Order: sequence, then structure tokens, then C-alpha cells
Amino acid sequence: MFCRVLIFLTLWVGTTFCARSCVKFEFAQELPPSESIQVIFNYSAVSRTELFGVCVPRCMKDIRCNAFDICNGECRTIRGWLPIYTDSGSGDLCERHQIKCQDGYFFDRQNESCIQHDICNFESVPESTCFLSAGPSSNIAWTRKSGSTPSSSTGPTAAHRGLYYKFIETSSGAFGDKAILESSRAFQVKTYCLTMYYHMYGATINTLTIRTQKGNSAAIDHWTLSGNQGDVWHHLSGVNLPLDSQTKIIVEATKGSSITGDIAIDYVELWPFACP
Ligand SMILES: [Ca+2]
Repeated sequence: MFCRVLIFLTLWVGTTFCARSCVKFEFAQELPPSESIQVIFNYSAVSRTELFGVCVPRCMKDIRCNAFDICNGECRTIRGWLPIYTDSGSGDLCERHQIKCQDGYFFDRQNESCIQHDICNFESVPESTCFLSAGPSSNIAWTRKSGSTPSSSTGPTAAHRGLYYKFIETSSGAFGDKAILESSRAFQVKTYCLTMYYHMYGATINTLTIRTQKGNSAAIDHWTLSGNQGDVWHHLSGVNLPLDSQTKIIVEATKGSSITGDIAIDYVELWPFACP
């Protein structure tokens, strides 16, 4: 099996891409040929921190484990959650090849079908794959933006992925004002994994929180961070959220004491299984 699939992948990828480094396909024997033939999805990454690495037990259930990337002439299979490469050199143009599903869905090996994969990339309005919308109890808004925020010394200068992100503008309003995004669909009874990128740069950054709330019960905080985190996008690599049809996800940013408190988020993903 190993040789058969390796030969297939090598032929399919083509010697122009990776004749030098196809040894990275050492796990390819676990990709059935019938599925490999459907490996046609292209994926672009701007940073190697996007890539997933070593084998973990769940790999046979997870599309991220039966994909492979080609980056600058090198290729490798993708297995697991943590990145193989820890350098964050920008500009790596990668192609991710995996089993194709329609936008907003990914292939679940356990069910052998495409299942919903929620993503808020904020690139379009409306965004059909986004599970978050403005919460009615907000004092200030999460604003969609491209490029820099209006104030200097705070906020990102560009989206992490694509052109657009969402942020809170802290030039007006009062200390402690809250901007709230809430989930707008019902979930199954299980633990989901939320990942996202956040940018918290400025002298008066306050707090970003992810919580859940079941009906009118008290909300439960699952992740919270306060204060200046530097002028860089950070990756939140996974927060477990126990959900059901009555429980909603809340992403809340709190305004600090002055205009240097802009908090931004981008590429929020909700995976329908617990974090690895
Ligand atoms: Ca974006």
C-alpha cells in the first residue's frame, strides 16, 4: 500500500514540485487510494505556523491529517494539530491538497462525509460560513475593517487572513463598554473547539473573553486575556466549548481607558470536535 500511494502522490504532485523532498510522504500509506484521487483542494498559507504536524491518535478522523502541503518546492503530509515548522517566515506560498467539500464544510473521515465547518473570516457580508453576529447587549460595535485602524499606536495594520478583520474602535465610548458577538445557530450536544487570531496592541488594551451561556443561566468564561500583547496577530490554538441547542458562544471585547485600546479578531474557526 505504501509504495502504491507514494507512487500515486509522487506522480500526481509532479516532479517539478518536489522531486527533491518527497520523503515527507512517509505517512502516505494511511491514505486510501480512492480518497487520494479526490485530493484536489488548493490551500494558500502565508505563514508556516498555519501548518499542522506530527501524528496524533485522532488523525484518522480529521481532514487536517489526510492533507498534504506543497510550500516553495517542499512537500509534506499533514497530520495532527501542532505545526511542524516553528519559524514564522512570511510569504510562503503553499498549496494544501485535501478531499474537496463545498465552502464552509470539511471532510470528516469518521463519517466519510462533508460536515459543516464554521469560519468567520470577515471577507464578505453576509458571510454564509460565519456563526457569529452582533449581540443585542453590546455598548459598542465590532466593526469590519481592512488596513489600519483609525488611531495610531493601537490596532492591526492589516488583516491576518484576507483583507478584512473585525475590531473595536476605542476612540469614543466609555471605559468598560462591551462589544459582543454571539453565535447565531444551534449546536449539537458535544464539545467543539474554537480557534482564532487576535490582535491586542495598545497601551490601554482592556480584555477579550470567550464564554458560553445556556439560556438565561450565568455565562461561563472559557478563555480571557487582558492588556497589551504587542503589535502582532496571535493564534489562539484551541478552546474547548461544551455546546448544545440552548447554549450560545459569546466573543466579548471590553473597552479600555483611552483611544489606544483597539482589539481585533480574524479567522475564527469552530471545529465540531474537542481540541486535540
Ligand atoms: Ca479576514
